[in-house]
Amino acid sequence: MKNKISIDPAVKELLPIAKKNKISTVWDRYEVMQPQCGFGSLGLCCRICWKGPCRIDPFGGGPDRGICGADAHTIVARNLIRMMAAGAAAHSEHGRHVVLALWGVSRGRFSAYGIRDEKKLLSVAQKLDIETENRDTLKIAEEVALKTLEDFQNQDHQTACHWIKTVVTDNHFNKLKDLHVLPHNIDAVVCQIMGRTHVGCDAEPANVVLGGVKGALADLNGMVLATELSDILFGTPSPVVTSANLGVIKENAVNIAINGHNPLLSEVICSIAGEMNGDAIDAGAPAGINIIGICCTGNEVMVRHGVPLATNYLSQEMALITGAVDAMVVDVQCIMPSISEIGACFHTEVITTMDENKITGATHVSFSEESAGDTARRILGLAIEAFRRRDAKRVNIPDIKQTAMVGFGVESIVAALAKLDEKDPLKPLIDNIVNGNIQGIALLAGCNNTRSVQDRSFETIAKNLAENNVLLLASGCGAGACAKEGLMTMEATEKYAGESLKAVLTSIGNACGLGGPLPLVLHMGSCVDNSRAVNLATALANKLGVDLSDLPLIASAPEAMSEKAVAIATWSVAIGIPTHVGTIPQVTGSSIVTDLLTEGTRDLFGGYFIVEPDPASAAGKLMDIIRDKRKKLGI
Ligand code: SF4
Ligand code: WCC
Ligand code: FE2
Repeated sequence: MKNKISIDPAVKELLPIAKKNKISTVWDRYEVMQPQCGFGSLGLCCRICWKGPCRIDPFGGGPDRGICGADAHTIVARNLIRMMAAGAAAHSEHGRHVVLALWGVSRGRFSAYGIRDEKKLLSVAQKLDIETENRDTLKIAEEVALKTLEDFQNQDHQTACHWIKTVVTDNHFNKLKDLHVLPHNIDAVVCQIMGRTHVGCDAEPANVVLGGVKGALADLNGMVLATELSDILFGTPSPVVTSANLGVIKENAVNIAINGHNPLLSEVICSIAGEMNGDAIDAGAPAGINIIGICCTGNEVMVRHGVPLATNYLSQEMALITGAVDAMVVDVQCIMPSISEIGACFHTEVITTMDENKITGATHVSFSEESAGDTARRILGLAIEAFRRRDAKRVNIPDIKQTAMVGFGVESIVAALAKLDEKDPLKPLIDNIVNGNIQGIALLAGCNNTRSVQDRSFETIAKNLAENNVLLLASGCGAGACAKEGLMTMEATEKYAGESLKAVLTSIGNACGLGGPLPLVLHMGSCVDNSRAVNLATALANKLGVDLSDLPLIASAPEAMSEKAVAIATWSVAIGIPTHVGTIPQVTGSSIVTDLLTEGTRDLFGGYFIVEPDPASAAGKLMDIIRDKRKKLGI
C-alpha cells in the first residue's frame, strides 16, 4: 500500500484486507473526492441563502461579490465562525449532559452514577466560590451543578460565564472583557453567531471574527466544565499503564469498542461489564468481555481506568475490518457514518445510543441517565449475541500494540511534582523551565485528517521538540497517535528526549517510584480535556505573575479537521498561545481574515496561528517561538 496514507502499522496491515473484501474506507473515499473544490478550500463558497450558492473568483475577473453583495472577506469570516459555533455547540452539549447528570445525582436520581471523587468536588466548589465547610456532599454537588447551569442561562451580558474565569489569568480575563469577547451564556453566544451570520447581517469581517472568538471562548468554557464535572462523577485520572493499537483486540474475547466522546454511557458499560463476563464465557469467549476504546470516548476511559485504546479517529473503520469487534457502541462526535455499512460486512453489531445521533443501518439503543445500567446491559447482551455469529476465518487482528502510561491530569502531574517539593509542587517545574532544562511546554492536540499522512505529523513534531527538551502534553487524537507510536513510555523518553529533559523526567519518575522516567508524552485525556493543559499552564503563569502569552508555551494541531478543532484552536489563540495548524484552514480566500488570524490576533490576545503543513518545518518554527519567548522573559 502507499505509505502516503498512515504511519500506523496496523492500518497498513489491514488496508489490503479491506480491499480484498471490497470495503471502501475513508482513504478510498478521499481519493474518489479528488480534486476537491478550490472555492470551498479557500472559504470562498457561500450557501447561506437560496439565492446562492455563490462563489468568489480568487484570481479576479470572475465574481467579486455574492449575489447579495457579500465580498470574499465577509463570506470567509461567516463560514469560519459558523464552524466555531458548531464546535462550541458540540463540546457544550457534551458539557450540558455531564452537568445535568451531576445535578440529577445531587438530587438522588440516576442510580448508575454517584460522586466518585469527593476531593475533586470540593476543589471545584472552591474554584466556583461555593461554601464547602460542614456541608453535605450532595448539597455541594447540587450547588456546583446549578452554578454551572447558569453558564447556559445567564442573560446579563455584563457577567461572564463562571468557568472561564477559573482557567485564564486575571490579567487576561480583563483583556478579554475589554475586547467584549467574554461569553456570558454558552447557548446565547452560539445562537448569536448563527444569527449574525444570517443573510444580510454582520458583514464587517473583523467584527464577524471577534464574534467567533466569543463563541470559541464559550467552547473553552464548555470544555472546562465537561472535564471538571466528569472527574467528579467518574474519577480524576491518575497514571496507569495500558496499551494502544488494534492488537488490544482479543481473539478469545467478546470485543466491545466504545467510540465517540461522551463518557456517560461508556463509564457504565465499563463498570458493569464484569457482571456479564460469565455470559461471554458461556458463549464461547474464554477471555470474557474485552472493552476497547476508540477516539475520545476511548481516551476518557483510558486515562481514568486504563482501558486500552484501539485506535484514533481516522482508523476507526480498521477496528471493524479486524473481523473481531463484536459490537461498536457509539455516542456522539467524530463517528464515521460508514461504520454501519462496514459492520454489516462482518457480524459486528454497530449500536448508536444517543437519540440525536443515529446512523442508518445501525441498531439504536436509546440512552438515558435514568436507565443507563439497563441500557449498558442490553448493549453487552447484543455484543455477546453478535460474538456467537463471528466468523473465525475472517478474523485478522494485527499483532501490533504499544505500551502506554497515561492519565496525566493536572492533579497527577502536581502529585508527581510534589514528590520533589511537597510544599511547593510547581516550583521544580518552574525552576527547570527557568534554568533551561525544560525549554518549553507543547500541547499536541487535535484530529487526524486525510489531507495528512495519519499520525505522522504528531510523531515528527513530538520527537523533534522532545530532542530540544520541550515537555510534551497530548490530548484527543493527537494523544492516540502518540500512544500508538509508543511515545508514552519510559523507553521513548530514554530514546528521544534531550539530555536535560530526560534528567528532569527521570528525577520525577524516580521520586514517584516508577524506577525510570515519566513517559515522553503525557496523555491528558480527550479533546475536552485540553482544558487540563490550560489549567496547568495558567497555574504556572499565575505563579510567575505573567500571562500565558509570555510563557514558552505552544500548541499544535498538525492534522486538524473538525469544527471542534477550529473552535479549540481559536480559543487557544485567544488565551494567548501561539497555535500551529498543519491543515491549511479554509480562510485563505480572504487576506483580511488570514492576516487577522496570523497577525492581528497577536496584538489583541498575544496568541496567533502558525500554518505549516510540513511537520519538520513546523517543529522548527515552534522551537523558534519557544526560544523567542525565553529571550523575552530573560531566561
Ligand atoms: Fe450568495 Fe449572499 Fe446568499 Fe451567500 S448570502 S449565498 S453570498 S446571496
Ligand atoms: Ni477531537 Fe479531532 Fe479526534 Fe474528533 S476526537 S477527530 S475533534 S481530535
Ligand atoms: Fe475528541
